[in-house]
Parts: sequence; structure tokens; C-alpha cells
Amino acid sequence: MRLGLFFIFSLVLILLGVGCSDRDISSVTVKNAWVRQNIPPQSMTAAYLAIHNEGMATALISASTPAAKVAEIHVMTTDGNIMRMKKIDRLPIPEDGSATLQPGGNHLMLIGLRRNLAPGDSLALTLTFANGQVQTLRAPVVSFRDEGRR
Ligand SMILES: [Cu+2]
Repeated sequence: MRLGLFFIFSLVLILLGVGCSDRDISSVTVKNAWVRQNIPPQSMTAAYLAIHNEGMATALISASTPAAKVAEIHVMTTDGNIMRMKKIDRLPIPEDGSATLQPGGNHLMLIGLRRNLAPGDSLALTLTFANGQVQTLRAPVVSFRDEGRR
């Protein structure tokens, strides 16, 4: 009898646990990822995407791609009337909210490209979130000409 109660109690805990982590772990989806073509010999470019969150508040905490040595999260700040970009360690994503990385705003800076990124090419991007979610996706390289249509 005691054992039976213990078993039920454990089961409830497990079910509760699964319910929670389900909401936490798979709450983030990434859409419309794309990368700006680089102009050789520039070995840097930016990636853009939209993050949607259907769970508790979280944050983008790192990014990487085999196509570049480093991928940094950058935000735009204004210094007087000069726009500057600044590396941050985490980009907050509100509960049931979204974060958009777009030209003129926040972006992923791809530094030390291992190859030139021409339109038609694509690269893998891996994003890690504070809730433990890791998402890998493919982002197409977009020409300057086609950027405005994104
Ligand atoms: Cu930047």
C-alpha cells in the first residue's frame, strides 16, 4: 500500500516534470533566417531571423555556423546620432513574445568567414537558448538586390 502511494506520487511528479519542460524546451521557433552576401575581401557579414516564443521568457545566448569562425549577437545602439553595433551575451525573448533580427537592427555578426557567401549558397546556423533549446537551421544567402524584398 505504501509502495503503491509512493508509485503514484512519483508518477505525478514525472508527469508534472514532463509538462513543464515541454513548455520550456520546445517553446521557441525560428523563422525567415537569411544571410547577407559578403563582398570579398570582406570576411564578415550578418544573419537575420525572427524568433517566436510560445513559452516562458528566455534568451538567445549563442550562435554558431561552420561557415564562420565566430558568430556574435549584436544590438544596435545610438551614440549621439551615430548608430553603433555592440556585442551582447544574451538577447532576451519575452514570454509568449518574439525577437526580430533585421537590417538596421539586431543581428548575428558572422566574423571570419571560411568561404565567400554568394547568392544561392546557404549555411547552417545553430542557435542556443537559455531554456536549453538548441535549434539548427539552414539560412539562404541573399543578394543585396533581393534584400529589400525580404
Ligand atoms: Cu554587427
